Parts: sequence; C-alpha cells; structure tokens
Amino acid sequence: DTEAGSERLGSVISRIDLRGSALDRDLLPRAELDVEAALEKVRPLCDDVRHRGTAAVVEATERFDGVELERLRVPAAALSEALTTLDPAVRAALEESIRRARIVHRDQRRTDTTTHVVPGGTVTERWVPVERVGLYVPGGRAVYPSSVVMNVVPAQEAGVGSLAVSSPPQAEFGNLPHPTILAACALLGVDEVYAAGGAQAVAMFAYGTEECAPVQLVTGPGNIYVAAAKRLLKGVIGIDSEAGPTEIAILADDTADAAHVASDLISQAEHDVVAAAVLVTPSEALAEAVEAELKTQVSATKHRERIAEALAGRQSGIVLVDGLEHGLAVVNAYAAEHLEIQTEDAAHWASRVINAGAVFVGPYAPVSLGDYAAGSNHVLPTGGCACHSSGLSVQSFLRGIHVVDYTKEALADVTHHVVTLAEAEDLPAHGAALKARFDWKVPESGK
Ligand code: HSO
Ligand code: ZN
Repeated sequence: DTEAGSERLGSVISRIDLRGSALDRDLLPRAELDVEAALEKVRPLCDDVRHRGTAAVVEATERFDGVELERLRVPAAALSEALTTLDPAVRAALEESIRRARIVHRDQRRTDTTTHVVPGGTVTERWVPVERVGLYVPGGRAVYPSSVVMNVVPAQEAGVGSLAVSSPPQAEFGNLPHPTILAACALLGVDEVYAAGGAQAVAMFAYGTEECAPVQLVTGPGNIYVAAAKRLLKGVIGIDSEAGPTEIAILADDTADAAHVASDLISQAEHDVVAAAVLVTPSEALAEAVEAELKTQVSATKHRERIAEALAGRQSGIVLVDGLEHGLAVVNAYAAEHLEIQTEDAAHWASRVINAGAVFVGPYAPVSLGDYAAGSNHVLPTGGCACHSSGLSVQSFLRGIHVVDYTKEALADVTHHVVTLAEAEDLPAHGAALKARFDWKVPESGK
C-alpha cells in the first residue's frame, strides 16, 4: 500500500478524525479481498476432483505443493509419532486450551424444545449434529494448531460423528502436513487426516474420493483459493463463514494503558500484511501515546516488517471520535472480528456492543488470550460480517429439525384456516390434502 503509505511519511498508522461528523461506514478502514477473481481458477480444479477423485487431488498436490504422493491419508503411525515428538510445553498448553474450549462449548449444547401449540398439536425443535464434517487447516506461514482446537472442539461437543482434517503436505516435513498440526489432531482424538491443501482439499471433502468419503460441512480458514472453493461448492456442502484477514478494534479512553493498547494492536497485525488494527478513541492524548508506543514496540518485535505494513495499510488506523457514545456507534458500524473495550466501566460499554465477532472486556482480556486459552472460539466473522453472523460454536454443527405432531382433532380444528389460506394463494390442492382426511364442509365459523 505504497500510495497511502507515502501520504503518511513517518507515521506508523494513519489517523482518521471523525469528530463532529456524521457516521459514514465508508470512512472506516477496511481491507478488500477479491474472492470472485479466484473463482474461475478453482472451478476446473474442483470439476477435475469431482470426476477423477484422488488422482486429481494428487496431481494438484504435485503442481501446487511440489509434493508427490500416492495416497493422501496420513498413516496412523505418523499421527502418534507427531504426538510423541511434540514439545511437552506445547502439549501442556494445547491440553489446557482444549480443556477450556471444551467446557465453554459443552455449555452451548442445545436441548430440544417442544411447544404445545394447541391441545393435541406440538412442534418440537430437535437438534441434530451434522453427520460428517471436513476441517481445512492451512499450511505455510499460518500453521495454527490452535485453530485445529477451535474447529474440532465445537464439532465434537455438538456430537458430530465423523470428522476429517486436511492440511497441505510439506516436503520439509517428509511430505506430511506440519507435525504440530498432526499432534493437535492426535491430542483431540482425530485419526482421519489427509495431506491435501488448497481448493483441491475442499473439493475432495465436497465430492468425496476413493479415499475420503464426502462430508456435509467444511469449516476452517484458508487462503483465497480455499475461500473461492468454499464459495463455489457451497450448496454441495455447507460452509462456515469465509474467514478474511484478521481484525482487531479497540475502543479505549484515557484510562487505558497505551503500551497495552499498542501491543494488542500489534498482536493481530502480526498475522498478515493485510490484517487490520483499529483504535477508536475520544482521547487525543491516548492516540499520541499509542502511536509512540507502536513506534518503539514494532521495531522490537520479530515480525516487524509484516506488522509495520499491516499498521500502515489503509485497513488500519486510529479513529478519533467525539466521546465514548460516538465511539460505540463507530465500533458497532465497523463490526470487528475482535473488539476490545479498554475504558472506564468497560462492562457497561461492552453490554451495548451489538456488532462484533467477540468482545474482550477490560484491561485483562486481550485478544491473544482469546486466540489461545480463554475458552472462547477464535474462528470469528471478519470483514463486517459480524453484523449478521456469529463465530464458530456448537450451533454451527447442528441443525434444528422441526417435528410436527398433530392429532386428528387438532388438525380438524385448523383445517378451515389452512383451506382459506391455500385458496387465497390459489393452491386449492393444498387445502384438499386436509379436506380429504375429513368429511369436510366449510364450518360456520370458517366463513
Ligand atoms: N487471531 C486469529 C486466530 C489465531 N491467532 C490463531 C493466533 N493463532 C483469528 O481470530
Ligand atoms: Zn491471532
């Protein structure tokens, strides 16, 4: 983003002054991701997998991952080997992350509800898990065993019976997916793992191959080709929301610690040069202090180049607002994937947030906690989708089936209304289906 960058010579992050102006969503920083352009590229690949199965996935793996494989299923021995060689500290941390996520997601389980609509007439909503799910796990720079936890745990707690994971093979790991990914699968009790990445992995899940039975739902983040394949195959399979670049917004006042605000912005900018880090504050003093902190902290951190680019990008910025009320309106309009509230009476402001993937309340709930070990899920809606969608949860893996159960008397009682509505819609056969069950004439009350 050199053009915008050069306008802000010397500054680490741009400032957007919304003070005194009406709320305009277009003024808020946001990245654009062109999934449409990738659609045409992945279409032939998906068709090929549909028709030729494993052979097509194997060829695509050679082409895109530079790895030659005969079969894609990761042998059980490789999974247990990955677990035995896993660093014990990483194992302990993953186990704690799994434990916390499990108790939170277990509480999300739904119980069936039965409504007695009329005497003899009930509707039950029965919650049924999706039978078989495919989880995509990226390779390359974004190797996140924590994301394996965040996808697998809700599926398991929902009661999904069959769960397969796919992740691209890498030559440096003996033509297998990253060993930490394999170890996380082993820890979670997932034994069906495939060495496939990109659009071909999504197509393998959707259509099934000789090795991999088709799934009904694919979840998990991925690059633009994975997102395109999910969009293309939606309908054949269900998908979670398309995960775009990560975002953090922080609503803060002058009670916030500028150093902590800066380190939280940096933490999510660390993911990607297109990651978004947005501070919304009525305090010019805080804005200045955070800018100064960013300057020193960024240069001291490992991925400084990537972070500096993310902070300088047009998707990031410090937004000045008239007060916290205005700030709340701004963060609600922005609908961030992650929203931190670092203000006086943070719980109050948090309770008034209506659009966010997840809200982090007060000075001791940084987004990084949620990324790994709060118990909450870190697969969250990005790109403003938080105004209509939720993060991954047990609910994502369930379907609510309405079960209708009426007695003869209860049906008889409502028949005249059904007949009337059917006729109003010029669908008399609908009404006839009920009338046929009774020796039916229009009752006095139904006229
Ligand atoms: N912040 C990312 C998740 C993640 N962070 C994985 C670290 N590892 C998107 O919510
Ligand atoms: Zn993160």
